[in-house]
Amino acid sequence: MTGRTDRRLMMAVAGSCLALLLSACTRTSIPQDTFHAAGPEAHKINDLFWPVFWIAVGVFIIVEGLLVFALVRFRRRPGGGIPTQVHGNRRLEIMWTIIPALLLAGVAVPTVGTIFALAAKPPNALQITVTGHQWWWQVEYPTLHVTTANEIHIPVNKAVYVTVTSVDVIHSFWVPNLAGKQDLEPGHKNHLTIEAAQPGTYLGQCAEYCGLSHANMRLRVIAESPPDFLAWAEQESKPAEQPSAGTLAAQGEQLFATGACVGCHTIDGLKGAAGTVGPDLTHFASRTSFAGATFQNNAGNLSNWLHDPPAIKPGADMPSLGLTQDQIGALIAYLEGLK
Ligand SMILES: [Cu+2]
Repeated sequence: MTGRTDRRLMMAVAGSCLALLLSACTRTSIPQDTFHAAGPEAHKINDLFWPVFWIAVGVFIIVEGLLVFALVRFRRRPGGGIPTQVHGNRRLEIMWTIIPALLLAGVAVPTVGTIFALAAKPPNALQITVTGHQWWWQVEYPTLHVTTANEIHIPVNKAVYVTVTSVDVIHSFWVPNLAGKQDLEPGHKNHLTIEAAQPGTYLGQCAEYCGLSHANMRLRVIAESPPDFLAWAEQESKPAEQPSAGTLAAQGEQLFATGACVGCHTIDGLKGAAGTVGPDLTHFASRTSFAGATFQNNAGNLSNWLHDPPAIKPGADMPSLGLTQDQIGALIAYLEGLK
């Protein structure tokens, strides 16, 4: 390689790194990161992380300091011959075995305690079940008779005990502000607890590579006051709203009921719509997003989606159904009425 190509390559690498760095700066109202703990479970993790981190910083400074000292102090000097050759030093060897062993034993005490604290099932927790699909999350509240997708409503200051499983491959449930990661395994149930101290929307995502649209498997936890949560659950447990006869929405409902839609989607209250391949759409309009929380729930995005789902979410199970613009308009009118 010539010097010029070398330089160009270096410029390209530096440019890419800068772009990556800047793209990481996009902020939502609550930054999606583990250092902004927003509930007691996330605090338990941080309370373990920071002491261990500072111990590691101390070890790094001492070890690197001794290394640099030795490099400078015992460097080769002009006129100096071969230094005295040393083989082994019992006292040093005992020291550098005992000190790390003590440090690790010290770190193990809070680590094991935190593992047990995070795994414990809190008393009186709200129970929900999250099932992973390629690439979206099915969310069920067994005690409240609610089924939804991708957006998990929770009351603030209440522990929520989440049971996770999968119908296809291994996924991982991760809402960094609220808790650590937990794997969703087919044929097996795992658990974790999430809890938010403040109302807000906490973003999450699948944290285990699960196929083509892994990056489009996102989720939102919407924490709200207990009365708001109960009102939401009450509305979600009702059957779907029926559109008035003669409206565009009624045309959409007819299309939905007689087309391919019902093979994959459930709409409680719509005859024949009991498919379980795709998300339950009974209260679709109450969600802020769709398709694995990848797109904002609005008419423009829905139109693009209904036109050709895999074109905007690679690998999506829902195929392009060859719908006309009129049919898409009617379906959107129907879906946006499912409050
Ligand atoms: Cu996944």
